[in-house]
Amino acid sequence: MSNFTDNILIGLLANFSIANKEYTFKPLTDGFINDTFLVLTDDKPLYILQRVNHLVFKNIDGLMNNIHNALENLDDVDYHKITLVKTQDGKSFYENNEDDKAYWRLMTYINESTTYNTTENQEIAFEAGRVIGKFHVLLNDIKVDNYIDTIPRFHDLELRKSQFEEALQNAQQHKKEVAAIDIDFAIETLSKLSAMRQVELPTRICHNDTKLNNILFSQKDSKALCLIDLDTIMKGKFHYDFGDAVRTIVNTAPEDEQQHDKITFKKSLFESFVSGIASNGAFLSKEEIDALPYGAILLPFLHGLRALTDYLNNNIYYKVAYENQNLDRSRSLFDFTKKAINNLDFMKEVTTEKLLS
Ligand code: GN1
Ligand code: MG
Repeated sequence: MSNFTDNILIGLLANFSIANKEYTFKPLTDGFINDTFLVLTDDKPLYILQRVNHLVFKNIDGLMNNIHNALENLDDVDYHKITLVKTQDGKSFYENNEDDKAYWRLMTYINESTTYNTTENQEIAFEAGRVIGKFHVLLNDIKVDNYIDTIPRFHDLELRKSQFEEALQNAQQHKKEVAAIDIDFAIETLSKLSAMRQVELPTRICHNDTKLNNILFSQKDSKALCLIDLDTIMKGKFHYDFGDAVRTIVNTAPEDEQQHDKITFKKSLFESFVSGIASNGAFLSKEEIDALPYGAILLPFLHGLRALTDYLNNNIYYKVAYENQNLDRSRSLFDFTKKAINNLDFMKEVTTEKLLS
């Protein structure tokens, strides 16, 4: 749980250019990487205060620069602008050098907004597609070289494969026995995916973490407002953002669901999601469209592989609530991967029909 008392958080807030009020805090505990707090006055949320994990994100200056650059473009009638609050000395984050080095940032809270971990609602799926497409349309013409890689090779299968192989070599024997079936699936799928490898695709500035609960929705209707959790904004391929969304939208169960019969590949939600992307007009090349079904298999698999690797490494990357959480997450993600593989032809049909016109 959080090591930050209200007094510590009040002290941190004082570094930002905001009105001097009585603030209270509520930890938001869904993330696996950063520490996040809602900042309220009279029970009304005003800001999001966040400590960025600098062990995961090694170049915080570059990361904040990426976010700052992208936010300048991410503003439209159909896309809600996010505002970073400046520190007293005009920076977009506060660097605390006292005991433990830490980096903090503050963003305005968007009123009457909400997030969903899962959905059964086709309108939500459509809106998720629409807003992800909009994000890409708004960033279509920017110079990708102005952006650093906040986590180099984040969605690179070769890198994740070698990290997995290294973890496997060093893992305790009993862990390898417990995860034997999962390890076999990983090895088999790694070779399957290598065989499916795509042609060279255009590099875009992507969000790279487009799971459903990183999309902000209006509480009043089902309209999507914008994408949040912007640390992984960097170069990437469109099918990364596509696949990461599919694994959390088309599956109506949470990403760590342990009862695998509840993990779904819901075709109607997939169709609505793709229709939402298509509502932005044509902005993808034929090659990018052809790569989408591959992305919907690659991303759940990559996340499952990373969770399995972290299980073998004794949980050094993700925050875990219990010893085998990474193993359970990898099993659920692998289960969805299998379901996506079984729907490959369906995905090809729908993406071609809706996007290639
Ligand atoms: C991590 O902490 P959170 O939930 O924003 C991870 C994502 C995964 C996610 C869980 C930098 O993000 O890639 O989608 O856990 N972020 C990083 O699946 O590793
Ligand atoms: Mg994230």
